[in-house]
Amino acid sequence: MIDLSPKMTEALNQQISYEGYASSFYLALAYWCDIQALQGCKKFFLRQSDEERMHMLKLYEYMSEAGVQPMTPALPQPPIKYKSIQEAFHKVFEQERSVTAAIHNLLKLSYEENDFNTQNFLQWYVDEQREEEAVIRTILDRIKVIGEGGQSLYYIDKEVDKINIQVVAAEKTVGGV
Ligand code: OFO
Repeated sequence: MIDLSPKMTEALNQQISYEGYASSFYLALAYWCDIQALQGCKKFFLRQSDEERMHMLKLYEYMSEAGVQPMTPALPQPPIKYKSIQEAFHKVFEQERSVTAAIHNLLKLSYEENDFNTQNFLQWYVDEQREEEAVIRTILDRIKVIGEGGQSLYYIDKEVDKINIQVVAAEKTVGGV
């Protein structure tokens, strides 16, 4: 049986709002890319937006299993404009780093509270964040190599599209999401 303390309930609700914001952040970014004619990047961010929504729904299900009604938060407005795709990916990295920190804080709380179920549940998020950060780091590295010359947007978009296809294939292989 899952027994969530009031403190843990509040922290999980807070995490719901972070995952919901992440989903909306990526959705807004996908349509900024669309306007820039970056279709590979658009696909990457649309998939990421769906994944973040799924991360949020997993929290709903976990809380519901514990007999606690999850909060459905009002979300802040995400950015809708960027100076460049390079800037956008740097913001994405910051965004993911902040979610990773939030997950680690949640995990710390679960240890303080001897909440073994939540510790176990959160391990999936720890792995997911590590993988997401690795993908964004790879994209930032490629962006650096491609540079900012005339055709750079074309090549960045192609690279991101390729990486997106690899991420989808990897998820299918492990039977994940
Ligand atoms: Fe929810 O995985 Fe990133 O933020």
